[in-house]
Amino acid sequence: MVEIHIYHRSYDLYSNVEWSCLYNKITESSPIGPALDVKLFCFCDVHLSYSMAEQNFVDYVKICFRSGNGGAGSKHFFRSKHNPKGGPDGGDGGRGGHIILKGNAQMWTLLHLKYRKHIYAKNGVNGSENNCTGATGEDIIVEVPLGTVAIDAETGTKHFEITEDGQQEILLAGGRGGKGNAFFTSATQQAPDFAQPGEPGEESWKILELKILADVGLVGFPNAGKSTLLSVMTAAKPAIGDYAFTTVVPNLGIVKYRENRSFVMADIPGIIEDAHLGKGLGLRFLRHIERNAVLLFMIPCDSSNIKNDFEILHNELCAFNEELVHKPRLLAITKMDIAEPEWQELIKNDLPKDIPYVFISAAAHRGLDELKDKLWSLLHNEKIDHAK
Ligand SMILES: Nc1nc2c(ncn2[C@@H]2O[C@H](COP(=O)(O)OP(=O)(O)OP(=O)(O)O)[C@@H](O)[C@H]2O)c(=O)[nH]1
Ligand SMILES: [Mg+2]
Repeated sequence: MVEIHIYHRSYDLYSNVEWSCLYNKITESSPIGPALDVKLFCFCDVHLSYSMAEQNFVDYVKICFRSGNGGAGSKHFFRSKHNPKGGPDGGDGGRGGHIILKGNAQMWTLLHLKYRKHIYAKNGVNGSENNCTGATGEDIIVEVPLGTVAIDAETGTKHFEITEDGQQEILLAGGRGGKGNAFFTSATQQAPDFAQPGEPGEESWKILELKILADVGLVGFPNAGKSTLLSVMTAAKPAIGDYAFTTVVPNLGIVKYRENRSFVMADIPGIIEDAHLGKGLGLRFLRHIERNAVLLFMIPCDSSNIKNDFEILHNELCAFNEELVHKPRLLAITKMDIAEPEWQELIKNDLPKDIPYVFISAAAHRGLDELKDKLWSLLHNEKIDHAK
């Protein structure tokens, strides 16, 4: 009998199915096969509000959308007591409803769509006699947070990205309504006895992926002090703790800069070596720094090898998306309040080349103005003296 103790902060977020998969993996890979008697002990120390935040942050949904069919045109001839051959008067069919995505700056997650698997727009109404055009099918407007990318689930083609409040994009267009027979009347064809059918709508699976829009993204190992920095530079109140992976979902904050200027900073969960192989929380959250203009690498001053740490972070970013490493970058050496006075000079001699750096302490509020200045300069393409 083997006892395996698993300590996971967010045990309650995993379903029984996931835990039984893990159980199967352990027993299958054991040398004596599934017969091994394994007992899983799972511990959890999550605060309810914390796991709620994790559950409530949804940045990926897959939904089957269908736009409405166009209504058929009407084939009809006017007849009355005194006018038995009044001529064609069939009206046009109405357009089917569109599926529209609309940006909403007040939203920051796709949670409201998490449990919606099908979203269908209404069909257009058929045309009718007396030249009556059918009603247009009601459009479905799906509100999404800024930074939402719409992707075709089958082909992987990116359709568009919602970046502005109120921006509306048609995801699937409703079918056109068919023309009624009155439309086809002409000098040579005075009594057309046909009408067009409506065009069918479209149906397909789409992926909506949220890539948070922020100016500066924080990149670092767990415990580098990312959330602490966010909490002192902005009004955000992220969870802070001296254990790895305190942050499990991205946090955003607005940094106030001089003369009423400001920029947005995003704190994402820490990454570790081999995150691209699924270690830690993997690289899933790196998608949230794809849209950031500047990346702020954060490495604590007590790291045994800052250059090597930077190299690991750099490689993980490369493994996720090579374009990330071409973004303007700044390296912050954090927790300088615990450093001996002579450390700064020693560290300076052993920093990676070609990246501007700054020494900070979020706890002691040291170096934060210089950090803001440098970030602002990078955001606005102003030249930074790397040697400083
Ligand atoms: N002395 C000192 N401690 C700090 C400083 N900044 C952060 N810490 C401590 O470092 C630990 C980790 O801080 P966090 O801000 O949670 O680190 P993080 O990078 O967000 O970690 P993850 O969310 O796990 O990725 C906490 O115990 C903080 O109190 C600092 O400037 N000085
Ligand atoms: Mg954190």
